[in-house]
Amino acid sequence: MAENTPSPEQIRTMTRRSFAGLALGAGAALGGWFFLRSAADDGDLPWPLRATHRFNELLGRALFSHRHLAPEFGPEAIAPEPRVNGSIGRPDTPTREVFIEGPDGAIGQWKTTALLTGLPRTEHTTELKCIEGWSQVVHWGGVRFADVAAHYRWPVAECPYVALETASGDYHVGLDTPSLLHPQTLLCDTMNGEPLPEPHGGPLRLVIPVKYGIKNLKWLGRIRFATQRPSDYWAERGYDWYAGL
Ligand SMILES: Nc1nc2c(c(=O)[nH]1)N[C@H]1C(S)=C(S)[C@@H](COP(=O)(O)O)O[C@H]1N2
Ligand SMILES: [Mo]
Repeated sequence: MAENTPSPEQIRTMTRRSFAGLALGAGAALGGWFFLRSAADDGDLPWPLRATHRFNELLGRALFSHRHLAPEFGPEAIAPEPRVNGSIGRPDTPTREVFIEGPDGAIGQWKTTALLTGLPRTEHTTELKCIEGWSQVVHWGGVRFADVAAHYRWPVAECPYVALETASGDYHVGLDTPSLLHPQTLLCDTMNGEPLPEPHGGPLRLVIPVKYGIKNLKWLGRIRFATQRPSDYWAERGYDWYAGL
């Protein structure tokens, strides 16, 4: 018999081992499944999954700070033909106005095209990361959300949360105010040096590189400052509410 060929006795041992391994694996998987099934429901997710989400959120919050910037890229990294992804809440005609609300009701309304006029402009080349697993580098331009909020005296200090919505409200994102005030977070009206194309959210969108693509709301129509954590289109469908990178 050749040296590398296992003896019948060795084969029996190997087979016993792999059966044991299979049984163990199957047992663990089944056990895990029963564990999830039997766990008391907390919201729509079994609590072990919710606990994981909560842990991710805490980790995200702990790692987040204004000193932590999303990586910026050189012009050579810019995607030549940026992909359009997601059209929920896309209006039939360009959104003309942005409505601003606080916890006690309406604060005001601004023409979409006039909201940023005269404010200090910012640009950066960053990666838009979709939660589906792809990403693209884009050169964005606009005004820091923090600068817009300071200029109009929006109630950021009193409100730990902000909801942003399309005019129809069909797409809406909930954000923690610190992420919105991050220096790379923009109310954006240009993309790769051109007016923001309508399929990418023109005339006005949010660009927030410290969050996944889902939070980068296109076709901005409403900003609502809130004391309670607002609902969020994708969080309602099981994704992490915080969605930080
Ligand atoms: N109003 C609205 N904004 C949206 C979406 C959407 O469906 N509707 N999709 C989001 C998702 S999942 C991604 S990845 C980005 C994609 O931006 P882009 O089309 O400019 O590449 O937009 C986000 N903003
Ligand atoms: Mo996405």
